[in-house]
Amino acid sequence: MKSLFVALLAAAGVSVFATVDHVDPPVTGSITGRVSMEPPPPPRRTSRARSYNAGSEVIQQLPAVVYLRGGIAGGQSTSHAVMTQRDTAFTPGVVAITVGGTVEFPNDDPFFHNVFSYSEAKRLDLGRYPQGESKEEVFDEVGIVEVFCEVHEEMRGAVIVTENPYHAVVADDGSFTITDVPPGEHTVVFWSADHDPLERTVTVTAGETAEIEVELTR
Ligand SMILES: [Cu+2]
Repeated sequence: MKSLFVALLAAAGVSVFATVDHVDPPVTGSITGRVSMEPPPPPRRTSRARSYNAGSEVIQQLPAVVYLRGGIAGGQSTSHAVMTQRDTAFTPGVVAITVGGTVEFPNDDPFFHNVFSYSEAKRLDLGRYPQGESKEEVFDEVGIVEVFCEVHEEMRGAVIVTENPYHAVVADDGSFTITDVPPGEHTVVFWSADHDPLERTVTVTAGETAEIEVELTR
């Protein structure tokens, strides 16, 4: 009788050796929230149109970035990112990588750009190169590296070089989420090109989502 029962279970696709689902308890948590800016950034430039008198252009607007301070074990490093020069803008305007990572800077425009930075964490001058070509840089110091174009003064971008993999670029609606964060007390840094940076302490609990709302001002 017992063997018949097992046979029926097997026929029904039920494993008789794992009838109780075993789920590991979560070992990480999340940080989510919303970032508002005062003054709010002007609407992002989306047009392909580009006038050749750079002086009349509005400087490229950049999204805010959220990242955790300090060395934190675990997580998946962001060792590579791409920031394209397209329609006379850095696309995306902000990338975040883990220290030691590389960023590629392809030129997609049918004219020359010259990417440079005087930032403390990285000085670079990629020189001029045509459409279809790319250059790559290693970022081996933690910090905010603002990049510009020597040809087009309205172009602006930022490479956020962090000590750990826990970072997020804030979406257009102000929301952000950082997942798989180890439990514990963390310092959350909010950065925006045109606002004062802000720090908040948050306690992350395994299996739970910590929420933070901030307003960046200047
Ligand atoms: Cu340019």
